[in-house]
Amino acid sequence: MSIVTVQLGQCGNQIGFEVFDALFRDSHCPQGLCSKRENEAYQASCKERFFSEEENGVPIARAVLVDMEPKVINQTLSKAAQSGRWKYGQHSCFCQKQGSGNNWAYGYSVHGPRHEESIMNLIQKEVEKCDSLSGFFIIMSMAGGTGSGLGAFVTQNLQDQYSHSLKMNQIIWPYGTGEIIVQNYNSILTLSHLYRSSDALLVHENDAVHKICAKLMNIKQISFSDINQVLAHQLGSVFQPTYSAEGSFHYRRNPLGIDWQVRPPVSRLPTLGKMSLNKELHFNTSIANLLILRGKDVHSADLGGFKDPALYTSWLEPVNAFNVWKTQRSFNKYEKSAALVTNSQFLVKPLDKIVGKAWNMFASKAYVHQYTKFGIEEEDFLDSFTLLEQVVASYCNL
Ligand SMILES: Nc1nc2c(ncn2[C@@H]2O[C@H](COP(=O)(O)OP(=O)(O)OP(=O)(O)O)[C@@H](O)[C@H]2O)c(=O)[nH]1
Ligand SMILES: [Mg+2]
Repeated sequence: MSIVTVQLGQCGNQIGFEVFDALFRDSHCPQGLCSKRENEAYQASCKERFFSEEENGVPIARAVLVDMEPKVINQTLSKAAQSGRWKYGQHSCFCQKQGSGNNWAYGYSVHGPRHEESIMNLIQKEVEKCDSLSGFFIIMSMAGGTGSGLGAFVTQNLQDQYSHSLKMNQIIWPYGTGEIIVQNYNSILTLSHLYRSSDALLVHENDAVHKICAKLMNIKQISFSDINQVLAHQLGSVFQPTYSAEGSFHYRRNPLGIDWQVRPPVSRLPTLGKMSLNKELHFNTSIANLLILRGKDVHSADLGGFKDPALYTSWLEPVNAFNVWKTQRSFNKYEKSAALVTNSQFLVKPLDKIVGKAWNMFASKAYVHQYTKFGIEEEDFLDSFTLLEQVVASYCNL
């Protein structure tokens, strides 16, 4: 099963490069504790998912690169080619001369429809190279114009054209102290549109990853490249193969197969506005946790803590809400490693903050004309606010 990655905008392309590089490097690391045969199966599985082979033996990333300006795409292509390890396909890029100037509406309503056919054709060509398609991995920032606006447009198209394939978006949450004045507008528009067309949003906050670089890695001058390597590392440790079942030595073929659809029984759905954020969230209640263990002693790890019903919302049994994936193959030369993917209240506060800031700006109509000029109406903003407030309320009520 293969994944087609779509890298959009500066952020999406820079992160995409690091992700492929991390995946490739890891699959060519020493095997650690697992047997040669298991290691070969691991490499083959990684390759089938993320790379196709070219004639001269250099693997080619199953990726489509999209940006509205050429600079970042050119840098990304040459970094991959210079690595000598893997590269991007010769005809896998789409770029234009001018970006979206951090305007979501421009990315979504102008660049989107204008370049829809070319971009969707590139994606289709990549899909045709897969023997079997597991889904799409779409990497983008939430705050710019191209990745966020065009990214939302492309995701919607993928939903229309490949409704049965999984669409998973990696989105980068902007730094809290604004780099871009309209970043909160762009963010709410991105989130509300992806909510309707994507199956899963994987979120990383720039502030949080920055902190990891500063505090845990002691990096003094932190660059996007440092941040992206941390991100790629985390994503790699989630996406690399794991065994399909307890005691099995077969790697699972479907890499994205967790239940992203967990929903409360309808009768217990919270009503909008019933709950307020003023009630401090003291505990991070989860809907679903996926733990991925790699390396030594994975089979004897004590996971009791993750099975405590207190971690989960009352209408879910831990057995349904908690998953663990394992393999003895070590990740990136680490003797042991663990990664956690969690669907929990973790994002409620950052989300509430962004919605609040966007609302304050919207109340004074600031910058709204830059959006209405390109076809995003006040009504669209209001719809986004309503939807995201509902999301905040639902998560608060867990
Ligand atoms: N983690 C990370 N964040 C990035 C990177 N590049 C940009 N960002 C973040 O992305 C947001 C800006 O979006 P960009 O990706 O630069 O915008 P774009 O998609 O190229 O859109 P336009 O330039 O407006 O056409 C800001 O929140 C930045 O902090 C990167 O390489 N890594
Ligand atoms: Mg850009």
